[in-house]
Amino acid sequence: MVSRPPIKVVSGMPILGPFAENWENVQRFQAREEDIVIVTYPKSGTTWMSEIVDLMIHNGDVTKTQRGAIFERVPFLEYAVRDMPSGTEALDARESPRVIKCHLPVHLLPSSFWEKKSKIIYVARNPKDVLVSYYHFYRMATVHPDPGTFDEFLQLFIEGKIAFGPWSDHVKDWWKIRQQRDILYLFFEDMLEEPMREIKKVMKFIGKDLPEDVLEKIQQRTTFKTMKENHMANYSTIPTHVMDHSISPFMRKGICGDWKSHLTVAQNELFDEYYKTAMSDTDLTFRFD
Ligand code: A3P
Ligand code: EST
Repeated sequence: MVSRPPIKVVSGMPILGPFAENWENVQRFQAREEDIVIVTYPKSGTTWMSEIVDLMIHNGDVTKTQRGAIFERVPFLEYAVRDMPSGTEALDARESPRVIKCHLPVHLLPSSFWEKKSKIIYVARNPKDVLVSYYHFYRMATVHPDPGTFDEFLQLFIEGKIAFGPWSDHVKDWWKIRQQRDILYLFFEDMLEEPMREIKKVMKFIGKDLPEDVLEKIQQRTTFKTMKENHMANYSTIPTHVMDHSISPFMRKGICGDWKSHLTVAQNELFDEYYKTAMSDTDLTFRFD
């Protein structure tokens, strides 16, 4: 893979350069009724929710969830890098029920997901922690352009000029549509606060009924510490020239409020200004600590 390819724009959305090659197949993707789609803006808890749902559909059977790395068990719809099966290819070949990861905004979700009424789980996270997490992810994963300094990246974030576009439209548009469609909209901060409560919401939503001991096991398998040590969940099997965990591990901190040790007072004020304007037309709110 070419190291640090530039971002490209598809249907008005900035996307990772190599992913642009498969965009037509993404838009034409054939969803199925039994599909469970995990939609997020990057760095909002995608891997965490993927692990929870994969465990759940396998009734907490760890021998099944350790069958492969998280990106194999839960294919990433938009994924496309040369000489590797794309997300759409991997998913076409998969038996139902499929668990699918995707970072698309509402208006670019392939229409077949709406037609088939696939189950959609959305996870949102406060933007200051997303910003910090995304900055470190850009640094460690060479599929991204060079993020520059934190100050430069903050500017790009505010302008929506990073992979998958503006954070605010993403969270707001999915929030709006959740009232018309049956979408489970969850928050990273709620998952941290009371994981079992959120795990039970997921269970009901996907139509499962699991006993308490299985739910307990799912919670234990999906703590930050356990996932950080689990090679099938922590992306450690990816070659170092693609993801360098010594620059910043994929499972980095897993907390709420880490932004406080990254943003200066001036950067925080600038961000608050941006947030106020960007979120002035929604009743969606976030917890920052
Ligand atoms: P940090 O970089 O703030 O630590 P995604 O999977 O959407 O890319 O999100 C990655 C973020 O979720 C990272 O945040 C990662 O540490 C955090 N994360 C992953 N699994 C987690 C878990 N089980 N508990 C808490 N945070 C988790
Ligand atoms: C891109 C965005 C994102 O939010 C998460 C991930 C995780 C898996 C990553 C992928 C990505 C970018 C492309 C890769 C992939 C693992 C191997 C691949 O080359 C780095």
